[in-house]
Amino acid sequence: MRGLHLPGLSTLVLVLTLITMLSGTVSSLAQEVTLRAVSAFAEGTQFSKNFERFIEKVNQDGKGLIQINYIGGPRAMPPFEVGNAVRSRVVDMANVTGAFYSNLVPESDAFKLIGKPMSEQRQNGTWEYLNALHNQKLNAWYLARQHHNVPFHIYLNKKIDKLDFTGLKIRVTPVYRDIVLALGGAPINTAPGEVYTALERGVVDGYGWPVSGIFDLGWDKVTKYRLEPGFYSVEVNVLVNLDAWKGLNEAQRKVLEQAALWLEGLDAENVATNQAEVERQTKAGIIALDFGPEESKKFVQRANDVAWETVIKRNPEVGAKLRQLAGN
Ligand code: 173
Repeated sequence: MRGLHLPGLSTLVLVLTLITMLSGTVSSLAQEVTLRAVSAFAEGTQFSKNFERFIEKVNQDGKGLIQINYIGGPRAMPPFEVGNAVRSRVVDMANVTGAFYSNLVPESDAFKLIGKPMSEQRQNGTWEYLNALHNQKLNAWYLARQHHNVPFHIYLNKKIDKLDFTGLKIRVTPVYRDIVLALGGAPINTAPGEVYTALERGVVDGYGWPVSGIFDLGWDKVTKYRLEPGFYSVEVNVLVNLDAWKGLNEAQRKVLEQAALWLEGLDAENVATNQAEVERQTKAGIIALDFGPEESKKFVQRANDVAWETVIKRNPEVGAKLRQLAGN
């Protein structure tokens, strides 16, 4: 006669544990995740706008999977602290330029020198290399880079008659520091939020900024000249804390990755935006200072040379690799 086999206590415990584990996994898979995000640029301004569109898209596409809680811009967090906040997961995600976290990733000075479109950078290994750099040095996933085809300029309130900044105090970030020094100017590092007052009070005679965005914070009212030509390439990155990234499941990552590619695609709008901004500056009475093609070419070459010199001096190995990827 076969006896009735009742499960022993240990088998019961095992089965119950498995059920608990499985249901835990299932519920965590099904759970919607919310990431906290900040921008290093003021809300609604040129270099936050597309990131804000990206957030809207993720919140639309990611319903039930992933949402972004946008805490805001510099009113929520000082711009130069954003990199560290991503590193330590004070926030999960940020919209920030490498220039604002060069204290943590000194090689970020080279990002402005890499001017290829992101579609190409994702093909030729640049994205992968920069992602690894962000993983190691900033505990961050390099989700997207924006603002391809947008150059920087130096804006001035004092007229110069040659490409020489001797005697001029110019507001900088690490983006412009080397070229301002190379042309004899005195660089003064400030966050964007301090530019208006610095100009108004004459603390600085000029500032570095991209071709677009000077109207957002009213700088047109305190700006006389825009120096030609533009130089380098704006980069504003969407970073995700690496632990937050690793904690996402495949479907959640997919929502972010697809939105990231969509965000990079918005760069197709930049040429028209740049042109409209220049026209608007002219209408606002801002005069272009242009010393002709030969001087302009020398200026751009000098700007590139001094910036690469700094990058390579700081980290010869990574610097050389970045220069090879940049192809300039
Ligand atoms: O000038 C700046 O504050 C700066 O470095 C920057 C970088 C990218 C976009 C806009 C500004």
